Amino acid sequence: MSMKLLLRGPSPFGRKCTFAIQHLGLSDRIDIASPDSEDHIRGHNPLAKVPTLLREGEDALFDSRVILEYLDTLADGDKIIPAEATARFAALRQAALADGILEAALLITYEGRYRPDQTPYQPWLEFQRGKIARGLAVLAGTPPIIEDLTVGSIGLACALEYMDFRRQYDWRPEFPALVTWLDDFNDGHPIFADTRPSD
Ligand SMILES: N[C@@H](CCC(=O)N[C@@H](CS)C(=O)NCC(=O)O)C(=O)O
Repeated sequence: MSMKLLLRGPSPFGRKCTFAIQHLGLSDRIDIASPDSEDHIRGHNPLAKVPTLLREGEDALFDSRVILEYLDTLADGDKIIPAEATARFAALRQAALADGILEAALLITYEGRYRPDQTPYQPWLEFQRGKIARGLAVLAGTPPIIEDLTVGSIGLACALEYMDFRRQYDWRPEFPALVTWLDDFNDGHPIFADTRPSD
């Protein structure tokens, strides 16, 4: 079965998927490509967001959470989404928090990029930064286990490095435990660096 993962730019949601594809040994089954046009991606995903996974003869899959679950299934399951209920919901909860942090960070970026008058609305930025700060505080208190890669640890690592890349939130001085966590994560999963975004 040949599949195509549509990505655009340095998408942190896309990075979750490209890293998981490599980690799960699925690279020979899934090509990474840019959409040919806006219409191309809209034809497969009405939300026109990346990542979107194209599958031969089947509906496209989105969003990144669904794609990660599908990748886990392709790898016979219980790999990045634990089968055991307590571990499963702990990982899914961490993943939801990490996604929420990413969404807030992305909204901060979009506020600067898409506002017609080019003046970001500061209360909105602070509102989003509050979500990031509270989310990181929870994850710093009980960070995901690094050795057993899950959707929780993948999400957190992608969120932290996305904020390093776009600088929406200066998380490092406030959360030294997460600085150590990210260093350990990179040591434990050297292929993560291969997916690091660059402009
Ligand atoms: N919840 C989605 C978020 C995906 C998302 O927001 N992707 C961004 C790029 S990082 C995008 O395609 N933005 C274009 C748009 O919103 O139209 C997921 O997890 O995949």
